Amino acid sequence: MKTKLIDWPTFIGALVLLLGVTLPLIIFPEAGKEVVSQANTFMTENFGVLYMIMGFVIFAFLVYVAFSKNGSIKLGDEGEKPEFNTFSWAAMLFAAGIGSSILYWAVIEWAYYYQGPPFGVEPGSKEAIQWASAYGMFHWGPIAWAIYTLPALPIAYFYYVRKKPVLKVSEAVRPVLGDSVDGPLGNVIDVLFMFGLLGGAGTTLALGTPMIAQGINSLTGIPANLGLKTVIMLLCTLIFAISSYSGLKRGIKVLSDVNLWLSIFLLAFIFIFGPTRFISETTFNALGILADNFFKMATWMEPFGNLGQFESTSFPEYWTIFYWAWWLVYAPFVGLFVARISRGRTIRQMVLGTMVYGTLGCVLFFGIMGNFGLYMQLTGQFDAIAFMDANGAPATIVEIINQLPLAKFMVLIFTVLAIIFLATTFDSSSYILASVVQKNVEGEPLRWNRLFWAFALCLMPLALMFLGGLDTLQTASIVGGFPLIVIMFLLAWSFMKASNTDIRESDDYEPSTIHIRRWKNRKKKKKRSALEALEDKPDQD
Ligand code: NM2
Repeated sequence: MKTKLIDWPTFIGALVLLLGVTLPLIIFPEAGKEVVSQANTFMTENFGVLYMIMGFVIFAFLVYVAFSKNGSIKLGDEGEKPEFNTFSWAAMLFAAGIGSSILYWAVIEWAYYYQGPPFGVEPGSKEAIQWASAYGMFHWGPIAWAIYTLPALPIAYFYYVRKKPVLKVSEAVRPVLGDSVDGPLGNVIDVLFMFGLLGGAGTTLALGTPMIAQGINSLTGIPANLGLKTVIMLLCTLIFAISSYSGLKRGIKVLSDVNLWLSIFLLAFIFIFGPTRFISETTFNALGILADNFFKMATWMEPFGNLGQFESTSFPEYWTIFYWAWWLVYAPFVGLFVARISRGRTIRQMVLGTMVYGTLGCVLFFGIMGNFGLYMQLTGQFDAIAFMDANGAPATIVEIINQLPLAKFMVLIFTVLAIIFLATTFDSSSYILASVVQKNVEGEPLRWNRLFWAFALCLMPLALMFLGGLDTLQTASIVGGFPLIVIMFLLAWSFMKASNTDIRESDDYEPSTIHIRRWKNRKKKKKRSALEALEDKPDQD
């Protein structure tokens, strides 16, 4: 077992923090819940606006980067082809960044908005229906994907352009923080990121498990109790541990491809055998609502509600802020992962690819699955809202799928897909966690290390599951990720600083990027034409 490669302070730091938070929550569940919930209220009430600003600014920043000269920089050597073709790249990106939660929320999110819409709209009204069809897409749309993409910029830049074989968040802020990242500050940054990811992944696993349990219950009749959920969690851990163990090019890639094909099958089936026209029209319509209200949604804080001007719904805290926080805790991980698979692409391709393919994928899920549920509700074929009141969200989700033709088969596909979605997020998470606790990663992180983090990932969710309650889960990721707002800012700054310096000094700089070479040529061309003009002058005279 090679242990010299391991960055022990980060490894131990992350483990201690993980156990330090998880064990008390298991030992004192009630008190733990209370503390976590108070921390949440404090954070979202006082700092919610920070999350909103962060989301919006990151979006604007990435659009800028994509179309700036920095966007033309190539991640890799000149003439190098992308390591993965675009289909596999998009599949891996989506499979890593999106887990089983998309199956959960795409099917049911509309029901929450229908009953609790924003903007002071009457619950259950015609207007609420419109928002219900569009808001999910917003929370899984361009701003969300921009949050995912930001960390990929500096990380990919240092890995493939400056060729530093370190996949760490701390390494990516070196241009701003200097060599202090080699000391405790660097460890703190990496540990914070790892902790955030463990919290975010906890939310995913704790949402996904009851839904998978309900799927199995619907297929076999086995009661969806804590025992079944524990077995499911352990089984999923086993699957993703094997996938992560077998590495990026085998396990992770194969599982991602299966994931994509199965998703396409499920979506196509619902679209074709469900209410095709309603789904097409409502999805298209929702895109219009989204485009029309993008800024309004991106900035909605309900400030007047707090002053009693109209009924306070806490919509921003419950939804947009919670979502941005959840995307945020996953962001460095997805950034590391996107960076790792983007060799041979330009920054622009990476940024636009993530934002466009990511959003498109989510729009398809929400448009097809969500509007199928909404259709059942509005036509009275299945009263999902009443069913949810009586049986909870996971059972309602499975029941909505049960309304499809070939119901049993489709629930089977849905359940298997949920397991694979979960596994593909967790195999890449453990892969990345392992990379972060290594001093360098030339090829792949060590196998035992990958395996170790695969099992560690399961600990927090298990604890959260015994704690119960969605609120606590949402909270865990918000609280865990707060310091990442600052780190995101440092990451953006760091990328701009490093890439601008390299572009400026590109004459001395090894031209490993398309742009820097082209940019140089352009400068030369300009010089030449000025010279030519000079030379031409006497002739003209
Ligand atoms: N996000 C995309 O469970 C999952 O789908 C993982 C969740 C951040 C809302 C990511």
